[in-house]
Amino acid sequence: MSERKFWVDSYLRSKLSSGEKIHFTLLDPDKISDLSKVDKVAELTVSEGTDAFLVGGSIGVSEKDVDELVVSLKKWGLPIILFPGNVSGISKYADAILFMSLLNSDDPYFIIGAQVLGAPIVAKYGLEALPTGYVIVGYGGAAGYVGRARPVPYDKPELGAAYVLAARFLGMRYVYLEAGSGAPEPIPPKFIKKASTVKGDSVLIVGGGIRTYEQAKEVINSGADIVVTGTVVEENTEKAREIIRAIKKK
Ligand code: 1GP
Repeated sequence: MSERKFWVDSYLRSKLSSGEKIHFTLLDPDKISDLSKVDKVAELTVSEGTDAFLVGGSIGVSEKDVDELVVSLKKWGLPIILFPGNVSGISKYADAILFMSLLNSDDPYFIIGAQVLGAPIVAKYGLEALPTGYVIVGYGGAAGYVGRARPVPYDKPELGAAYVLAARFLGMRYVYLEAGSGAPEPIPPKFIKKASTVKGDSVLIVGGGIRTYEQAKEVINSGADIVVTGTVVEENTEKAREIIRAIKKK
């Protein structure tokens, strides 16, 4: 095993305890197959202060695709965290993995089945596992559809908070509220606020549909610790820049 460069949980938590908020740049190997585009996205997001790369997607992702993307990101010197849609999303070249259970899936495969298949691979590759409760909210997108989720409605923050609390009591150190990639609207502030009041020591990740400076600010001001953007970093350089500035207070 190569020497570990990052302990990702400590890296993230030390930033949070010093009062920083965190931005993850999400790259989907299925959507960003041209590696020269990866360099462009990485150059911009790294120069604006993104904190880590998240690599994964819901469909069309093979281990080979993930390997290539992860290897091409190494030169930027930031942690690379896997965000797997299935067992094929695990790469030995990454630093860590969001070891997720899709808590509001109706299919046990996405709650514990894939995790049982993936855990020995994660151990074999020596990846740092970040225990994560994954909750699909509102629109849900491909993640919600593929994961057979029953999305929590945007106007039911108390239900979202109950999921966050359950994840925390189950020992999950991260909770990811996911509106789905390309969601028409991000998760509303009221929903995030309610979730943040019960998150305890868990780290609250929010993503899906965040496209503007104002939306990113609102998500952070509502209590999210980490903001994830995928679509905007792939499609709109200027917006991506503004969003990272909103989070990193530049
Ligand atoms: C999707 O939360 C992420 O899993 C990011 O969503 O592509 O809409 O930024 P966007």
